[in-house]
Amino acid sequence: MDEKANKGKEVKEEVAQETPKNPERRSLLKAGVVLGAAGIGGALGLKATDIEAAGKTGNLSAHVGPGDLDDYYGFWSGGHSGEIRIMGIPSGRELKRIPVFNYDAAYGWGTTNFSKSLLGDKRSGDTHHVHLSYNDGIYDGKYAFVNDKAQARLARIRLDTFVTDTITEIPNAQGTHGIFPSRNKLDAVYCNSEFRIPLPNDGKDMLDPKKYGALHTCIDAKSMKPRWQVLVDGNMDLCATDYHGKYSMAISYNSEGGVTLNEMIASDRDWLIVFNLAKIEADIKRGKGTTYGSSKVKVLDGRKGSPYTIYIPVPKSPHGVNVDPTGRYAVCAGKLSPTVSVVDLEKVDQAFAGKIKPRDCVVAEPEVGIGPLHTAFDNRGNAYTSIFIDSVITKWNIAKAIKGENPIVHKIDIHYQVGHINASMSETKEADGKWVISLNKFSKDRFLPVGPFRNENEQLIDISGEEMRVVHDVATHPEPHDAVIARRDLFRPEKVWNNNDSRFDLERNLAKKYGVKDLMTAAKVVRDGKHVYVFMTGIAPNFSLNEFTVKKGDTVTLVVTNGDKVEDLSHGICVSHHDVNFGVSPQETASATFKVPNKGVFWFYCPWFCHALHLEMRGRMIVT
Ligand code: K7E
Ligand code: CUA
Repeated sequence: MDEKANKGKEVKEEVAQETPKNPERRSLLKAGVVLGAAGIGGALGLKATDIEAAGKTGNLSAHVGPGDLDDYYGFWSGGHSGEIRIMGIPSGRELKRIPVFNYDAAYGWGTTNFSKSLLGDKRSGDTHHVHLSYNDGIYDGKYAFVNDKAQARLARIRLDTFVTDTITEIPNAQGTHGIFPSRNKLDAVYCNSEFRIPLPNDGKDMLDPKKYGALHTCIDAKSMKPRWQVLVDGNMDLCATDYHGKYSMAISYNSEGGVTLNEMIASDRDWLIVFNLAKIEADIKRGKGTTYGSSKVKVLDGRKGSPYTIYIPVPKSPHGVNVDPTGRYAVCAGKLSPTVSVVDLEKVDQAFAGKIKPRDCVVAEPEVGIGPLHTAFDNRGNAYTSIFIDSVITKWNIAKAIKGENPIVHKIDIHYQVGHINASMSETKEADGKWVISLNKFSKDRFLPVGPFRNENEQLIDISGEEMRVVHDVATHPEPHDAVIARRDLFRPEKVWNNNDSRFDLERNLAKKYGVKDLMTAAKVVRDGKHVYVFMTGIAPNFSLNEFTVKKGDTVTLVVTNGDKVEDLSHGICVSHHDVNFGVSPQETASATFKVPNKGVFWFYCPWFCHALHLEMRGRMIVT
């Protein structure tokens, strides 16, 4: 092993020397990431272009004609945009952008009092992983969850209305990256913190990285409050759960505990950490654990040798972990090793009991290509692994890999440098083996050039046949890290808001306090000291108030309700020169609070084209 590690270092140096002064982008990237990859296993002989056509391809079509509906909802991470996106699959149509951690003027996210109550004064996020809530291994259509790596938060999105309803800050965490919900029922969301930090991070131990730690956090999926945390070794990356509520799992790299690149990739193997949920819950119930700083959340010590965890060695700086639709196998992608490690989850109990070594849970470790990152599955026992450096998807057979036979079924070139991959219903019991989406980090020559910041490229791949077939390029706004493709019959979105929804509690309480009987017909201005509350309703093409008067220096809270019950008829309000702009869809109420620093006449208007007289849907705010 030491020999191999040393060899890795030599290769690294060679690659560094070979990097030309003005390298073409692809070769630079290759040189940069190849690092330890060659160190462990060397290049795989098989090249995508060498693969002979060995069988039939599928014949699915991505064409969805005008007026036709897609078969699947796609839930797309928006990456550093901080949002999530809803796509129609297979068309690749972007149906909606749901603001989560970001500012969004169309919906007034970051402007309305409700959104501000979730966001505080933060305006950015870095979403990586979107996952949906489950019941018995299938999506229950209730929620989507998404992480914010930038500020260690977890958000929940309601899927009755496709809006963000909760954001939770994760204590003692930095770089919250992999997340995964329970698959047996609506119970918990497990969140991995990637960065090791001093615990508590209050200025102590800053120069002593040996004392840093990273925590695996359990967030209650109903209350969205943290339930417990477990301290681990290494930096956690991707997360997964089994199908029975027994285990959560975290890929962990940097077992070295290093803080520089060279330190972090020195070992040949890091780990898949498996958490024994029953044991953890039982000890938390008994009151065990410690707390850090001002957080009240109990933390158990799950470092190597603890009863809460086992550390399954897998090569090398691994990245993704994905559980197959039978629920038996967890596939860990090697990243710096050209292998994937197949972990038999039925052996994990024996490892916890000390009857076998953790490494004995690994039942296969086939070579799939250079830079494997993530794996998706069909319903025929095949896995599809994204290979970043080779720019291919490798289809391989799990059973063959376990038997020690050559498991490679097919490789296909993608364009270019794939990160995540997912297949239709892949993360459920009902994987259907129809589509794979390849979320590629680089689009290069695939689209009209649009300046130095390019769009990215997602490729839809028909996997219904023996061989894969790219059927569609979809240009996408940077950067989708991950996506879930879910059958459309699992969702029942509302067409009109229920005006009793708890989302409008704040506005309803204001109405009660200031004597407004019904927000649906409200037209009232109330002064409370230097704060003026304006209640109005929009019913196309009118606001219930043509004007309202306030005084210079006042604070104004504008409560606007869409009184229309007609599907698809949104209004909104924009107050000229006051940075207030938000939408209200049918039967929705929202409010925004702002200052009026200057005298004058300021038109407010409806920014959503709602009626032939939409442009006339406006009034004056008079500031005296
Ligand atoms: Cu592979 Cu953040 Cu899921 Cu991106 S992570 S690729
Ligand atoms: Cu209401 Cu435009």
